[in-house]
Amino acid sequence: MKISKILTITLLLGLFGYACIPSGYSSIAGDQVIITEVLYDTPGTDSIEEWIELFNPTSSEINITDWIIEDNYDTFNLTGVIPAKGYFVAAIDETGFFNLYGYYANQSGGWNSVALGNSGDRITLYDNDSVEVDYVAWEGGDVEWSSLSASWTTIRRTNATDTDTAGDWEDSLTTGDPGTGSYIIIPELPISLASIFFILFGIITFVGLSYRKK
Ligand SMILES: [Ca+2]
Ligand SMILES: [Ca+2]
Ligand SMILES: [Ca+2]
Repeated sequence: MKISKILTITLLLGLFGYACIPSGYSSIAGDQVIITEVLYDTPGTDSIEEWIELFNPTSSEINITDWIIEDNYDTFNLTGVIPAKGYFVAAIDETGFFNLYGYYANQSGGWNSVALGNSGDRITLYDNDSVEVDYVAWEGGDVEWSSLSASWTTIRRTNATDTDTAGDWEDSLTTGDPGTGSYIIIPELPISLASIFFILFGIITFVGLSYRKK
């Protein structure tokens, strides 16, 4: 077989493998809890309607008791467990949240003096070893995040990978979906299929090059 033919076949197989990776999914491939949605500029009274949503992309539940949320002014402790591939919502006020969404957050109240500034603020999530786990900022809360803003709507994570930039986020243009979202996991079959084709790509290239040496 001519080397050009081998290269063509391997290229086609590689492209087919790549095409098998689904692109329509907003998946989180990380192994750490991430902040996925925030309502900081609420449609009504901010002091009773703000909330923060977390997502656990791993295959195991994660106990976030004594993890800490810090804004520009104060901190509060989280209490609870995030199921595998599940969400956790911390609301500033039980009734205010219920009146907006018709159900309760996983954790309500106890925010101390944490209040999410409408013209800029930042949230850092720390685990119980005080290690920073995730971070988000908006408007004037951090100059590098100033492009992210919303009014009466949530900001939400859109990017499949966590690059720790405002580019991972957008204005949802709605009051959001606390406790749910589109962060689904890439189906295993297409990934396996893609992997098989990438492996085939490697084998055929190797065989092709060996053949050429003879
Ligand atoms: Ca606010
Ligand atoms: Ca604040
Ligand atoms: Ca959500």
